[in-house]
Amino acid sequence: MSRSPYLKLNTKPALQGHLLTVYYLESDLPLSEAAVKIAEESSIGTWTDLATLNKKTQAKLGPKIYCLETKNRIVKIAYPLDLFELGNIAQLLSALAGNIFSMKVIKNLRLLDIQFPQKYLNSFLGPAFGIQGVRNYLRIYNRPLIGSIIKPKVGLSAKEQAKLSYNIWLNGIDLVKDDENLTDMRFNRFSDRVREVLKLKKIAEAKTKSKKVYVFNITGPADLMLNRAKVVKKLGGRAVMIDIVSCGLDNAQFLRKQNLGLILHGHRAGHSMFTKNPRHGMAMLVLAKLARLAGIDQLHTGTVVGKMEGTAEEVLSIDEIIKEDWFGVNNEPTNWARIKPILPVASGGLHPGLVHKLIKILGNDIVINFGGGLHGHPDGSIAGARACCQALEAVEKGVGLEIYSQEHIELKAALDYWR
Ligand code: CAP
Ligand code: MG
Repeated sequence: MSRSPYLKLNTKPALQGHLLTVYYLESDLPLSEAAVKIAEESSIGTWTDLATLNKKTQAKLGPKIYCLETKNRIVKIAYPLDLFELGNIAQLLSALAGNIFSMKVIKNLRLLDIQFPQKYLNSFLGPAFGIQGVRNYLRIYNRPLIGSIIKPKVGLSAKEQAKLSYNIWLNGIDLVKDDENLTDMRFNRFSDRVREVLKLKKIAEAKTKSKKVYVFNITGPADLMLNRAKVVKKLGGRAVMIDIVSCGLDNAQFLRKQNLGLILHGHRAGHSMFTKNPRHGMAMLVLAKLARLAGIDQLHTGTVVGKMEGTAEEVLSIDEIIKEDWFGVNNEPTNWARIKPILPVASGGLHPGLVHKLIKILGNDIVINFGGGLHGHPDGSIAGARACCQALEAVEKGVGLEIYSQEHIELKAALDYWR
């Protein structure tokens, strides 16, 4: 076989004109041969040479395999920016996370990372609020936000959902949200829920003299999502949730483009179908980067200490990337707007006894979300809300949870229960 024109080892192409990707690749073929096959299939080639592909196009649009690490099976490919439609995540995924996963010659393949040039980044709006916007709305600047997912996931009526939210808002919770499988149900109609919840949210805000957020789950077909987002907006709500895996990033981007002034909360149920196997699929890091482009303001990224998968190294690297400034200091700030950072949401199996570990690992800029760890408190949701807030107070004051719990009975009960 003659050497592929796409093998350009040891010459790292400039980020400005390319998307730089990192893949993990397993195949019975030598790594370089398999890499050429995926580089071709994901760009201008196919399984055979083409009479229709001339040298000029090849030189202009051809992928460049610029690094092969045989030992750990890493392949780095630079794709010319012109291969991609600006502002179109679906097209990007069809290319870089598309056919190549189905090829017989590939045993395992994982898209580990993508770096985007400035021009590509600039074709997206990014979050409308981001960390600062959410914090500004709640007027909470120096601590993690405390959130709660109403449990059971589904089963309560709109009125019950509202009353429960009210009770926990009054006891220190900042943000309450629907669970991912609660949408518009026979026993809990979406518009009833919005009306009931927002009525009590107003009272809770007046009583606590603080702002509160309720995140309504609008996950569904695009037309329904938009209608529901408009209902939330019309009735005075400030936040909606979309499941970015089941609904897709393009629907998230579509909602963002409506500029409704609503905080977009990104749930990611189902992401493990492709993120969990370390040798195959797509890394959560890539999904998180794309969610930031699409315009998600706050995104589930894992807890490390809770019930879901995700090592400290993985979750931290994701949180870091969705918060960091994507434009280097050397860039001219003339024709770009900074893409706002996303607020990470830590959720899944959390309870008061885990708060100090969680903050130690993930820091202050997070939403700490309690479902079972609040509504499963042995003395009920009000005690659960207090226990969660007491755990955060203890961390803020630098007091050990056990010591703090000696004078805080709700925290004590929680620590005893989830020991
Ligand atoms: C948490 C949760 C969240 C997942 C999401 C649930 O409830 O509501 O959806 O944790 O996970 O239904 O399990 P609990 P991730 O607090 O009762 O566990 O953020 O990892 O996507
Ligand atoms: Mg949930």
